[in-house]
Amino acid sequence: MPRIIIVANRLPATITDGPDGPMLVPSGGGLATGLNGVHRAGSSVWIGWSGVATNAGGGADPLAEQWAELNCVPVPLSATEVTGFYERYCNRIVWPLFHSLLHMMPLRPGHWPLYERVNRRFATAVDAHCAPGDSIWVHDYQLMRVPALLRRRRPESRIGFFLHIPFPPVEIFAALPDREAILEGLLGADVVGFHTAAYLRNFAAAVLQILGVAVEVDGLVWRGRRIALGVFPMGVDARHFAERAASDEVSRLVAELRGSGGVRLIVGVDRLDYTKGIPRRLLAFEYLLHRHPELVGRVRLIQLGVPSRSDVPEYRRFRHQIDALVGRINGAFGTAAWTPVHYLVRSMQEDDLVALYRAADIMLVTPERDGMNLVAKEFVASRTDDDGVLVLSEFAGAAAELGEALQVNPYDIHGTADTVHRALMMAADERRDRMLGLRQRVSTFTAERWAADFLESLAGAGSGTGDAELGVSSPAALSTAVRRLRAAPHLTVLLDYDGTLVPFAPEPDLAVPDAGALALLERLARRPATEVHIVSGRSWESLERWLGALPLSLHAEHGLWSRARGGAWERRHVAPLTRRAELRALLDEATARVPGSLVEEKSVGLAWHYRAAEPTFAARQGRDLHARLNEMLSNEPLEVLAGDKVLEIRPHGVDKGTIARRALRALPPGGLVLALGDDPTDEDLFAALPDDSVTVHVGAGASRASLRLAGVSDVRWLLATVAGGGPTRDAGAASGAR
Ligand code: ADQ
Repeated sequence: MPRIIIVANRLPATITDGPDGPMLVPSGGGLATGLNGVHRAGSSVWIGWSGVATNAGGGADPLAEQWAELNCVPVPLSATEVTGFYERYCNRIVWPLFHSLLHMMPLRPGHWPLYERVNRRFATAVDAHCAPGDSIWVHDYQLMRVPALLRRRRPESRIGFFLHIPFPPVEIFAALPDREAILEGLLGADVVGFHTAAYLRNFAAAVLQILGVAVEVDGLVWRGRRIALGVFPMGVDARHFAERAASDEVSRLVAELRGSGGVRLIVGVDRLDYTKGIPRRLLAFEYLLHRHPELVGRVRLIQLGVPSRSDVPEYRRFRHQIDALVGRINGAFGTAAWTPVHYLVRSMQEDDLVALYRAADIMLVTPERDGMNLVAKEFVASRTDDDGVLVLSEFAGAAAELGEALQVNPYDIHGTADTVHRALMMAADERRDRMLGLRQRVSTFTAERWAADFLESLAGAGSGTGDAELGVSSPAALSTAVRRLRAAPHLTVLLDYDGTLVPFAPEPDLAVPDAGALALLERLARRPATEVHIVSGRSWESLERWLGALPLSLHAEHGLWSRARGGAWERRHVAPLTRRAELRALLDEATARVPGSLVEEKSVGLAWHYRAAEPTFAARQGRDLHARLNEMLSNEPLEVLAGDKVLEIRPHGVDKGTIARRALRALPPGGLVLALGDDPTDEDLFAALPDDSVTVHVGAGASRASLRLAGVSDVRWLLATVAGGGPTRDAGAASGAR
């Protein structure tokens, strides 16, 4: 029977000392509880780390049998790997950056090789335990490379990925030195899931800006596969919390906590993590006591903190900060009979935790950034009495769903204090109305529902097929083409530049080739019996500056200028552009009307670019201008060509087809041509080639090419595969555009 393979950094059990040696106890925490339903159903395997580093040559695992009984497969990690991969790369780099707290990152963000190594180990373990038909579900920021590493071994597998933490805005994500590899890693999945629509949007923007691949509303096409993107807000086991909350034991504990009822309880429950906003929460509580002295002796903040990641220096510093603030508040406001802040640093038994949720007048959940925050939902699920007020940070993922909570900006300390005051003063009716709304939602969208929704989406996701809408070629068609290209006794490659080899840049001059593109061209050009031509609409000066040092043939301005490999630039004879001044004035007028557009002077032609302009407005103006130019030039030896966000005016008889015809003359018998391009000017090139050529159109739009790829990264992948040898990673595919 096909199974679900759950892949997460940690296994759902922890090793503890038992009376007869080490034993396993189930672990709590959001992820374990969320997936318990799936795992308990018995048709799954859980692959992860045990939480204890393994010594090299340490012998057989004494707990192997117990792990097997739990359907768990431990992935061994050495102490060095735990430090480099988990503590350094995951928790000191990815964690703060994904929570948009760049200042918490170390000065030197290193340790990528260990992240890659451990991710590869996980992929190998999954590969070894996976059977045809199984669905693989990879979790969280520690394993973002696993989908792609696995995809290479199992092209047909169904792979899902869920990110439990936020995906940051692209301006922040772009600071990660390994950004391309991380995105490429995630795109190995068939479904990539996030807690909120905002994180999905951030991811889509990063894919567009960094990999140069456009994302539609619900997915994208990458290397011939369609990848679905989805929003799956995680929930809690609401029924379980409600049952515990209604139990006698919890009722007894609640009565104990409330005492005579003279002191109102404000509660905070968090992992001790700097993202959770505890210091500012304490400052807000301090300000509340200043501002409302009548509350002195009548409210208490119980702050529960589970120690977390104590080996990471930033966490140690943060704990000292909390200790100092708690001391300051208690010292300034406390009396012999009353302590304002009760700060408990420990993990609590579930009933004690639920009792705290039940006893709270106000639950303070004020993270500065949080993927979801399950504490807020557990609190709501526990309020079977329909009372209590949730004060919730607008920067928690949960805020998108929990609209009836009182939402705060945790950075606004006075605002937070005022909201807590409002919560304290709230009438019972309003508390009840709000809680009813919250409970309804939390008990409908549970952890079980979350897992079921994700798995349903994964079951429906296509794998290994080309995309119908865009018509991207299937992996099978691509590998047939690659085989032919590699087997050809002689190969001529005709390659467009912008939008094909490098991503579009906002301004033409910024599309400088990155190191990855240069290295790839060099490798391809040095391949035996291979001629590489760059066929571009660019000026010869630009091509010379960027690519002049490489062993390539260069063709500028659609073939007006050519430079054979190792030779000098030569200009074809064509008549100069007639009515140049008049045309220039017209283009200048359009530029004045469309902010962000610009005119490029070529040696014979003129081009009007509007890539950086507001797209809808610019496209409309472009159409008008095109119509005007056609009308004006109908009797001139000139033509107007609409490219991708550019209008070009050039003399008749200069087109990329001329280059193709000339290159063909030098092709020995049996030789094969590979031509790649993305815009209408490349169609002239394709049209001039023999039928057995491999012609590749990049992106959307009609084309006569035999194959279609989604974007620059795919082009680089294809060229690297044809070139053979060396790494095929397309990192840096888009750095030329930045
Ligand atoms: P966390 O950052 O760990 O999870 P959260 O969602 O709040 O944050 O889950 C914490 C879990 O720990 C809750 O189930 C809570 O009951 C438990 N817990 C907290 N304090 C405790 C204590 N003192 N004793 C016992 N248990 C305690 C990450 C992301 C979140 C995301 C989850 C799930 O950072 O944003 O919501 O994954 O995707």
